[in-house]
Amino acid sequence: MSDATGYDASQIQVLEGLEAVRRRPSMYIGSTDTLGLHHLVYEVVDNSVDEALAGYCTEINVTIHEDGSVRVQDNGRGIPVDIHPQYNRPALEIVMTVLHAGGKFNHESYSVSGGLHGVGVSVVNALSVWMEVEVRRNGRVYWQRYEHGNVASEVEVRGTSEQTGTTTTFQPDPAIFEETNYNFDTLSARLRELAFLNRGLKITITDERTGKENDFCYEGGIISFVEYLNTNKEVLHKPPVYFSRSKNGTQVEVALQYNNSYNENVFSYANDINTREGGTHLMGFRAALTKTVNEYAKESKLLKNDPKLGGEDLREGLVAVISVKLPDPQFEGQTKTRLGNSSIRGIVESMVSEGLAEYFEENPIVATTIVEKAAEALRAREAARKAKELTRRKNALGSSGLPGKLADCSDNDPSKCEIYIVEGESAGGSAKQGRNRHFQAILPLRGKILNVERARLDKILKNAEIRNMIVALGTGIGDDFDLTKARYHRVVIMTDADVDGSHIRTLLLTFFFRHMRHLIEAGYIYIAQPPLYQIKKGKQVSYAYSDEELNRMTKAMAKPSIQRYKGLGEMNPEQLWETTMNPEKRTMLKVTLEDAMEADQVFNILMGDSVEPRRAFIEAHARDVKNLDV
Ligand code: 0RA
Repeated sequence: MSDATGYDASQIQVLEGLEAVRRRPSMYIGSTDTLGLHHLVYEVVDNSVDEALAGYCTEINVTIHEDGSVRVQDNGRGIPVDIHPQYNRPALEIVMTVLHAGGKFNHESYSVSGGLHGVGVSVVNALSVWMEVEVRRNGRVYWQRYEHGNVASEVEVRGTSEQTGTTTTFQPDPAIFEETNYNFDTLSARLRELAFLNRGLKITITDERTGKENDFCYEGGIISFVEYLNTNKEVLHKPPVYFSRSKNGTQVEVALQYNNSYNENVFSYANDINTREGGTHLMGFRAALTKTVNEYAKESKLLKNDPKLGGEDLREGLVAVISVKLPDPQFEGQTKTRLGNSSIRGIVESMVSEGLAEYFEENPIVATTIVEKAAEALRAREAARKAKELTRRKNALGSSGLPGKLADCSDNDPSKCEIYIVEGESAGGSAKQGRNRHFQAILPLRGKILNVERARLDKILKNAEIRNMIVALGTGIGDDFDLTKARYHRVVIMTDADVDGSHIRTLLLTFFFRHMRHLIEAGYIYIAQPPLYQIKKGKQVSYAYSDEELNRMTKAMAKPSIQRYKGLGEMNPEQLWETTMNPEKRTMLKVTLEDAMEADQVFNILMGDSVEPRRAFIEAHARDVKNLDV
């Protein structure tokens, strides 16, 4: 059934399909905030990466233009342009305008299904003011333009070319997205990750708004990735352990390397998607690592009287990347980043056991190093268990079981309660007097807390300030951590606006990041924003929270009196309440974890052993120190 415009019934359905994307964009790209905005680029790039996985593309170039549009260029085979028999339209047009059509052309590669990726480039088209695609193929250059996902001009031949490839340019629709400004660093981080995951693939990004550029290409693939993650860390063996296996259409690739820290840094991927919530592939990897190292230790009689190494002993100082490629991945969890395919657990476990056992046979020195590192962790864990018991027993002595220094609140609904962790006894005293005691608890800290970046859990637990904090928060720590036991849903760090204050804040954030990361992920951690200045004009008192605000406020005033606050202690209880603690007036920063990889490196640089990278980092960031802690 055709009408005068030549559109038949199937074509009408097509238009409805993309209209649905514009009506409910979040169904297709997760959200219409900056995350969703960046997903548009990832979606287009994923198609080029698929072409690379199929063995036909070696280079992808991403360009952010001054007008905010983005171009993704690859040197793959080019999207086919011949007439699609079912639709009687060029295949190119179908790929760009039919929901989920892209995948139909692309069975043999590991295209993703579910999750946010793999929804098809037509979704990007639907959410763009305009999109243009150029295909180099058959010696010709083909071109087509779309507006709001609709065909704006027929496919036309625009010249000749010896090359092959696809170039897609699109302008995100401000009617759909709350924010249409691309972040160079965010895109760079993802493209770098893709370059690590696809060995030898060259990916470049150019920002024409600023002139910034990055080139990523790693001949070592995930081996390079692990080396990158271990930058500035003291590694226990070189090079990283690496093996890959493949069986019945499932590929597993693992690279791992231990360092002398106490932290674990493991990244897992399924079809190039970062499975932040883990899943069956990660469970299989962990089980295999524990089992294989224990078997090696037993065979080579490395553990004398020690009990078996536990999973957590093998995590200490472990940096690893696990990448699996599988047909039909199922993504589950809150952010659809947990691999759910149950059969993958066993497959990965057996492939990793085999790969690792073989590697250990061939590299006994590395194997021994790993066993010894884990054995040391095991002994420390025993000591920590004793320290924890001690904490429990000591606390059981107090009538409430809570630290004596804690001024608790009277409400006991955690979702309504907040705790201020306050630098210094005197500011703590003001906060105790100034607070609303129904829902605000105060825990003063004496001096600086221990730097947890350089200590193992047993030592950390011996630190009185940290113990008080753990007990007050109620969640426990390490394997016992339980978010549902949190006694407060807002944990507010309140320190002085000076160098010491920011150091204490970083120490606290390091502690939360390394040992209570779920508190950050749950959005429970905040940073109080006390004012920097008090401005007096006659009887009128006001406060400025930054230098800019001070300038703005005092511009129109003749001779105000300005007091600069150096510490919280300079404020009396009423002032502290008014400026910093009263929920109706205060501003607080919520601590979020956008990039765990970046955060790991920053905390390591700031708080770890090596001095030189810290000096370089501080010099490089001296001008934007404000960003250091968030
Ligand atoms: C379907 C079939 C073929 C290539 C592609 C899709 C393709 C899609 C995209 C999207 C971005 N870049 C791309 N490059 C290729 C290959 C058909 C053939 O030549 O046999």
